[in-house]
Amino acid sequence: YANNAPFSSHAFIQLALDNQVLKFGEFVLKSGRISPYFFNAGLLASGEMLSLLARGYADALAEQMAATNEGKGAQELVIFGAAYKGIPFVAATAQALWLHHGINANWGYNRKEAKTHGEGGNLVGADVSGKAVWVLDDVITAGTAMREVVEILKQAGAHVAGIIVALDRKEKGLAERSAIQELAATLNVPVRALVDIDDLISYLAEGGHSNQNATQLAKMQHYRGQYGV
Ligand code: OMP
Repeated sequence: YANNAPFSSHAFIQLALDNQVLKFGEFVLKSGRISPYFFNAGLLASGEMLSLLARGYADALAEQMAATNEGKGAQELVIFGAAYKGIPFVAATAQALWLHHGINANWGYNRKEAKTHGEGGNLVGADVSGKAVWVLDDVITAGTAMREVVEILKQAGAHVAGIIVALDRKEKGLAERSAIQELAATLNVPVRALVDIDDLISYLAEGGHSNQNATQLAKMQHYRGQYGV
């Protein structure tokens, strides 16, 4: 992936597979579901992958800002990454927004344990109180992790302006709708994903990965039928 190129979901899936960020096998998810694939964002651990991911978030946000600011003055952008994995992602995204889109976003994150000395509290970086905040996260399955972040922001007096995840597994949330559809409906905000399970399935269907394509493809499609929306 060329270091100045815009985000491409194809390049992202390829890099993710090459670096075991995306793996096939049998994985128990947080929701208890047994999945034939797993996306480990913690392994997006090189400059190339972090930059591509951040470019993805930044391009999506820039597009969103352009749409919401139409006819109005440019609005302030606050982005938030949840501890721990969201922290480097939100930092890299703020930088990508500035370098590639000239957007000066304020960025912040939470600590998992509140600090009792120094400045105290469990929020770090940009002030979110009273602000419309975009949340960045890695993966959404049933939506539990995202509901927790939304709660943290609410407690801090922020309101959520939108959500961007790297991967939307497009699975059922609490009911028949997908977790993303549920969040979009309860919060009434835009929710976007850089890639989703259908992109992965198309990638495999086009022969984009090794000699195990056919088996993986069948397992992915089966799983999609079981839990997918
Ligand atoms: P939900 O809280 O069910 O939406 O699951 C999302 C969380 O599960 C993510 O924040 C991850 O901690 C974890 N996860 C992955 O990282 N990758 C996956 O492919 C699937 C999951 C998962 O457990 O569902």
